[in-house]
Amino acid sequence: MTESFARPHPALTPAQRVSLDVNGYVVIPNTLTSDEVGELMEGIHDLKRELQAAAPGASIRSAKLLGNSPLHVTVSPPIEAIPAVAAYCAHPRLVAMAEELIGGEARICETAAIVNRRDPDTYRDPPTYGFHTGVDIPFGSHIKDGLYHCCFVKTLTNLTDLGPDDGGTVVIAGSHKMDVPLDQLIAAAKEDPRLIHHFVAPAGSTLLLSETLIHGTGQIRSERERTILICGYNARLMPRWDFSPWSQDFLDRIPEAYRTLFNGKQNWTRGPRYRTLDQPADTREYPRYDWKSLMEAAAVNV
Ligand SMILES: O=C(O)CCC(=O)C(=O)O
Repeated sequence: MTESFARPHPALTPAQRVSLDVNGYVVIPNTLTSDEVGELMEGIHDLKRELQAAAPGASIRSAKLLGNSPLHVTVSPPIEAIPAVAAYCAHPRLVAMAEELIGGEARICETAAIVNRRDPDTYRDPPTYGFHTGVDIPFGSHIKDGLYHCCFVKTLTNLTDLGPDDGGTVVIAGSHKMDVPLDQLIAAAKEDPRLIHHFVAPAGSTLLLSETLIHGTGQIRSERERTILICGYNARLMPRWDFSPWSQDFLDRIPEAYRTLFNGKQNWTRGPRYRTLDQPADTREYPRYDWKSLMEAAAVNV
């Protein structure tokens, strides 16, 4: 049997783990280098332009425009079209962070890039933010060794700097553990905006969140355009969430060691992965797979 690709364990420091448990999210600054951010920006914006120039509803290497208003564009899934996105989703430390929150082996279930700018139509007082969750607390959560886990999580990485007015993702801190009706919790948070935390970080930073946490899109009040890249992961026995399927050719080319990450595993085992709070983070660098060569070779062969 082929070994899965090597990755750190645990990925988070004890302090980051406590922050994740208390708030339902943690921000890890500078997970990507400026070269990686540059490559992702170029790939995403090129693909966005290609899709906008194509016929409505067209798909390019599985990617489609899910939203295409002048102020808010969502490209999903960009993983097959852009090798740097595949590299991001398979980044050993980011996968390990997701697995730490899941409490078991992860599979990629959703990928999307969002490009948006200031939209005065969404300005309400108080703002609505499009608050939502991806899984309910009783089904999605479990506790092991006193630490919180959720079977559906996301890494959201900002490719543009996010200051307080730049529309970073918003969350209702701690809502991942409060199994009360969403509308009641949202109303309570709006009474005291300090309960709503904003993702503010330099480009190339990652927000890891539990999908039981109430979250939404922040309001852009500056003139800066925001670009973010999202990878959703769930427990390896769960299905994909993406609306548009990946091609069989792409799936066939995934190296053996990454098959579970990309395809999941169709049986009732979940590869538990747990840490205790006192374990220090594994800070070693792990090898990165060369997705560019793999996917460029695939493109030549098409
Ligand atoms: O636009 C954002 O920052 C939030 C994205 C989001 O809500 C999601 O991926 O579920």
